[in-house]
Amino acid sequence: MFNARTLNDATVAALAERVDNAARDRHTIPVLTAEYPAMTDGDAYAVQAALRGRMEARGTRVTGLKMGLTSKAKMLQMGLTASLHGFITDDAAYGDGAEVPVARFIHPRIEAEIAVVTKHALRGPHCTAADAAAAIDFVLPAVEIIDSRFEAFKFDLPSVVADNTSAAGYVLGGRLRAAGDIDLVTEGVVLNRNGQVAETGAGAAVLGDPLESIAMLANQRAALGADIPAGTLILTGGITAAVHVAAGDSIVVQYQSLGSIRIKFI
Ligand code: 0L1
Ligand code: MG
Repeated sequence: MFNARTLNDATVAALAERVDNAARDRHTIPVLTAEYPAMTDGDAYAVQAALRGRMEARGTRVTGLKMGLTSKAKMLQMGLTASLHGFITDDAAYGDGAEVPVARFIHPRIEAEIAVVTKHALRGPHCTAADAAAAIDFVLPAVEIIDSRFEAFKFDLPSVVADNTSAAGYVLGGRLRAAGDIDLVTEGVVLNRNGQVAETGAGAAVLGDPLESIAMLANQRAALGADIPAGTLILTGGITAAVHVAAGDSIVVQYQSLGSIRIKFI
């Protein structure tokens, strides 16, 4: 599924440090392919794993996994057509009604997503939406905060995978629903910024069904020798295009049956 690695371990470690420092110091860097044009997706996931190792070594806790670029709206917005995955962490996890300082980020955007928590492990390859349905415990709404470490929020696939798919934070809220009680495909969402509708969509925007996104995550993880453990929080991917946010913005994301999430950017 992923192309073979071409970069050695030292280069992978150096690139992880470069991306990590950019995120921590909040400065942009050129895409990694500017220096390593032959970098593969296999290299990129190796850099992402090294980044994860650096973060965990300083005490950051990985709280879940995320899929990205799972909707046409997002693919069109970013000019990339392949879905990808990354990880989310406790250092930028917020609850409903949170005040989120934009100074934590470089050029943040938000995405309305459907999140799930698994009750059984999922292991690819050949994982299907039905396997995903059987593995989910409950569903909840989530807003992902993304923030590219690359100049002008522009990148290619290997660079953004190495940059942990622009992951920068997330906000959970609304209400939990048992997996069997909600149709993820028809779940509607309205994203309001400062009292104006900025984006609308439904779960179907996520690869036709957010369960397909979870199955793809399991299959991508399998290609890297990993599973999705039981109890994993998964952000299934943005339903709409991502929305820019700035200090002073009030966000309300309303879901059809999952409640709502409020965020104040300060
Ligand atoms: O969560 C996402 O869809 C982000 C994937 C990476 C591309 C981007 O930053 O928009
Ligand atoms: Mg996302």
